[in-house]
Amino acid sequence: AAGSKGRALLSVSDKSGLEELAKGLAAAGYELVSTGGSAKAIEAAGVPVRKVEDLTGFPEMLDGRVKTLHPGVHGGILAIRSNPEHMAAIKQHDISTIDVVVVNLYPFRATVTKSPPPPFADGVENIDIGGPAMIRAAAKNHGDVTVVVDPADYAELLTQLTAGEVSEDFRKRMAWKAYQHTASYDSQVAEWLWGQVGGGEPAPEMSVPMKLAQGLRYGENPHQAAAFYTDGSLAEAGKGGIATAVQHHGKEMSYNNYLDADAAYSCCCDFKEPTCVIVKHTNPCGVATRDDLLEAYRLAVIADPVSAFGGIVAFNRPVDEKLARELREYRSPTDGETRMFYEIVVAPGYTPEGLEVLKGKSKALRILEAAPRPPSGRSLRQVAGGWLMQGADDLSPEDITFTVVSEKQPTEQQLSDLRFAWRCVKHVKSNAITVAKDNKLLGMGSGQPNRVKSTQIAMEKAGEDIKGAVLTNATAAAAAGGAASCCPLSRLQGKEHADSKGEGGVKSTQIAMEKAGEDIKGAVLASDAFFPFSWGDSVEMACQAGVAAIAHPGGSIRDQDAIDCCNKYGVALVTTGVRHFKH
Ligand code: 93A
Repeated sequence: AAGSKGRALLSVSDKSGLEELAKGLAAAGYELVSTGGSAKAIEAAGVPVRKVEDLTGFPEMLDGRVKTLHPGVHGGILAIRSNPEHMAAIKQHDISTIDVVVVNLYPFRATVTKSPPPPFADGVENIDIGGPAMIRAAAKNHGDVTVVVDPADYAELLTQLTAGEVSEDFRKRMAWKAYQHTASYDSQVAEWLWGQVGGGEPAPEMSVPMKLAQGLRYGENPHQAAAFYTDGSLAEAGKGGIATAVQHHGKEMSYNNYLDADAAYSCCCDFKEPTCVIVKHTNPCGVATRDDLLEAYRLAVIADPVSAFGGIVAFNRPVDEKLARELREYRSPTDGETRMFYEIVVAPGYTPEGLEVLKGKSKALRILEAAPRPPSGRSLRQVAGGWLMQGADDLSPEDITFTVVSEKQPTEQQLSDLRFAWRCVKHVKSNAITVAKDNKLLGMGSGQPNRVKSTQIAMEKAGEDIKGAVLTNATAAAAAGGAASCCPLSRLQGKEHADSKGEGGVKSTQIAMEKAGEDIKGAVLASDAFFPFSWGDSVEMACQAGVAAIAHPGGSIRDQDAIDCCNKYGVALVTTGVRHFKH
């Protein structure tokens, strides 16, 4: 006979929280029925439990492939209690009702994503059949049955059961989650099989096992509802990134916070040496690499103190007390008085003292700890009515050949600066220009619809510190058309370049150059895509301003113009053959 309140069936691979759940169910008057491993765990906790074989009259067979696939189980789940014929039918076969079904599935994805990959047969054996059948049955009959698939819901289940009735709202919500669970599970299997038949990534029917992590107060603006979902596959594999961050302190994370923190940490974790990255509105506005993280932080702020104010600060090494004190006290270099204000600090760790000191900066400061972001494999973006998927841009300067195409050879230091500028430019919105020197960002121009303006902005920002910096240009806009005549820098400064040259990096370049100011001499410049025009455009501006070396992907029909221009000014020009558009 069932318990005084009814019967609960438990069959879980993830046994976390099982003991407390079993105790709670028994205390609430439920009889427990369970499959092999789950029954063992429940028994070990001292809670009485019946084996599922008692219900089916069949032993588990075929190495566990058939455990619960039986009318003794499914009749008890699917019978509609208010339907006299259903109730008579199960009675006739000596089946009693099951009121609560707690199931989670064989860890399929965790198994098949193991490194090295397991034998094919292990993958197949981890395809759960009986579990999804019970989950789907219980979810279908949620009018009478409560189905729970996530240990995070055990507490609420017990609260409701203990109070008496499980509410209809809870049963419905759990049914929704249940189908989400089984649907995601089946897509994982399909995706894996697709890979096994030689498809490779990405599968045509792509599954992203999304897990609702947190409701957010609002989206980019207060009138937009929002929530944060994590990629279940990453969490399962125990990998890092912002989605797995622990928040030690501060106000609740917002939608924009997640975006910016991700941009900052992704950029920062791209650097192997100790590095600080400051991000504003997803663009890195300060980056510096130094053996001493504290110095890296100061240099990152100095790159653009105005933008850094209210930004997100990321480190790729743990924050100690000294650094935390600096973060707390540092005055804005613009007036030497105002203490710098930040939304978020994110790092792979904090010393206990460092954390305490940093907490003292303000109540609001969000302090995040996250394992470095793994190469994420794919990137997803939404467009109206669909999704765009691509492999993540995980190319680093180490993967790229920098080919000198100018007469002038860059020095070792300039090459190193070009690599640094190149790593930065990948994380800047296109058209992207970065100006760097001595492993620090001096200025960047981002998101301008033309490259000259980005260059101008980056040069302007680089300002006084720009001596010896490098400019990188990563735009690969259409190369057709445009005047190839020489036009003096003065014509470009302070106003937009007469834009007869169509789309491209002109605007971005201009902006980058402006920042660099007069002292750009010796700096390097990187461009995320090739320069469609050079004479009187980004390249000549950079040369005239004194940039020592320039990197761009190359590949424009006007590549020779860029080479000629650099040769004329004695500037080193390097092509990467790789572009880093970020739209
Ligand atoms: O091999 S199965 O597909 N066949 C079944 O009949 C069956 N019933 C439950 N797998 C089945 N399960 C799964 O066993 C559950 O989904 C759960 O993940 C797991 C629990 O097994 P145990 O209690 O022995 O640890």
